[in-house]
Amino acid sequence: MDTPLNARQLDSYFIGFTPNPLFKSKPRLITGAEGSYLHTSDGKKVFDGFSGLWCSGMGHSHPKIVEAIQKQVAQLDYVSAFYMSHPPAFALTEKIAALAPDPLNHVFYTTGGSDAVDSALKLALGYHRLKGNATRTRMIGRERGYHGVGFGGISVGGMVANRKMFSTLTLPGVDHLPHTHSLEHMAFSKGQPAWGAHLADELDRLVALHDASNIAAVIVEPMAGSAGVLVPPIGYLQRLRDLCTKHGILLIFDEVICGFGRMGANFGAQRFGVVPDMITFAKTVTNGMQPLGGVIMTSEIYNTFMDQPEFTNSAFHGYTYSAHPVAVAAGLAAVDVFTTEGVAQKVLEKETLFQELLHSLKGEPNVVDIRNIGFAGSVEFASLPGQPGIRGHRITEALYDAGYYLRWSGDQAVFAPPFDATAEELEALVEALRRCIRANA
Ligand code: PXG
Ligand code: PLP
Repeated sequence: MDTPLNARQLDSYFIGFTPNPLFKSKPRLITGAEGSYLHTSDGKKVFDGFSGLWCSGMGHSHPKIVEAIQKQVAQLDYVSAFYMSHPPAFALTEKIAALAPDPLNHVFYTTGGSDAVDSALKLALGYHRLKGNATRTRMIGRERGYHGVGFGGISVGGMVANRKMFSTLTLPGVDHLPHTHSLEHMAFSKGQPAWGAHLADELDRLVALHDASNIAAVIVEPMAGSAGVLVPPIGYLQRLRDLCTKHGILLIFDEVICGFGRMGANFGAQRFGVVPDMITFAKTVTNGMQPLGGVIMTSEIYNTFMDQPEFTNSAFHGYTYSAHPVAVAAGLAAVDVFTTEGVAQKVLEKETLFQELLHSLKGEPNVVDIRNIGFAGSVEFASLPGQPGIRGHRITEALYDAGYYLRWSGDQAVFAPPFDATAEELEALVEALRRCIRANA
């Protein structure tokens, strides 16, 4: 492949979550993007079946969002995030709060998902402390969960590879629920698996072990995206909610992927009919066009911080770029597109079509599971003996060369199609994957 970069340039950039030598031996360089397509440096068009990194669902370079960003940067480029603000930040808060389920009516801004998670964990600690429950410090995450890369996030997260290099420096006082995936009990489930609600009862075991008086929060992704679309079993999230309420534990839904349409609803909370105490968001809030994230919280949590003595009623927490004006402008435009274009409904209407196309791959060589919900899906392959991840890499690499991008995640091809993907585009994507699966059998 022609690359406009020389070896020294390629070598200088330490790319995250990427085997650098592998990437640099055949760099995937993207020089433009429009709608559902990426334009490569060697002049090809690639269908973006992963919406960037779960974030560009409303289409690359959406003209309304581009215009909003351009206008904003020329009018107000930056304003201090502390003790000052700008009107659009409040306008966006109002809109996000309106999209979230009641009583989640207050928004704290961050610059992405990792810091949204760390913020939510800190707010949980602060909340309990202010309520006079300072012993409530323990956090409960879940195996195979992904909550970003901050020390808080990797601590409650359950991706072994992301934790082991930093093992003794993860937060103390964290425990994990079991993940909910079982090939034996739920392989090839369409949508929510019928088996597995009882796994939420593991929280009762952890409460018996640590005592509720020591536990601050439970954090889970309603649908675990990074692990490869682990869909919550029917009734599972409700049971977690009931147990958290019973024991006075805050429930945090990490909706960095689920939020803003991916689940065919505003948030996973609404898709699954369960209201948490906090929701973290990022990615699609700006359609991936500016870095922005945040935490939506209940009035109970917000008011607890505000009820402190005057001049100290703050969270003692915030980022230089919290509610950055240009990111907020992108957010306002993206949320407007999300609402006026009826994105959540659009996804819901196309979900069955997507589901049936995906599940038509059942029976192809080495396909051991297919999972889907909303516009998220995963096709999982049997690993080559002693070489985990390699089959998945070969298949997704061949697919990219054929003009279709899906995320390679171990021995899985992960789908997050653009919300405007047509039936023809989805079918072409699935058929291209079928050919690559057969070619790599
Ligand atoms: N929480 C969740 C649930 C996420 O999916 C983050 C937090 C962190 O967000 P930032 O903006 O700090 O990256 C994420 C991010 C994948 C993949 O392969 C997914 C993410 C990041 C990298 C890879 O699915 N999601
Ligand atoms: N490190 C130093 C030395 C800083 O001054 C700051 C912010 O002022 C930070 C880290 C945090 O940066 P941010 O607010 O962008 O997260």
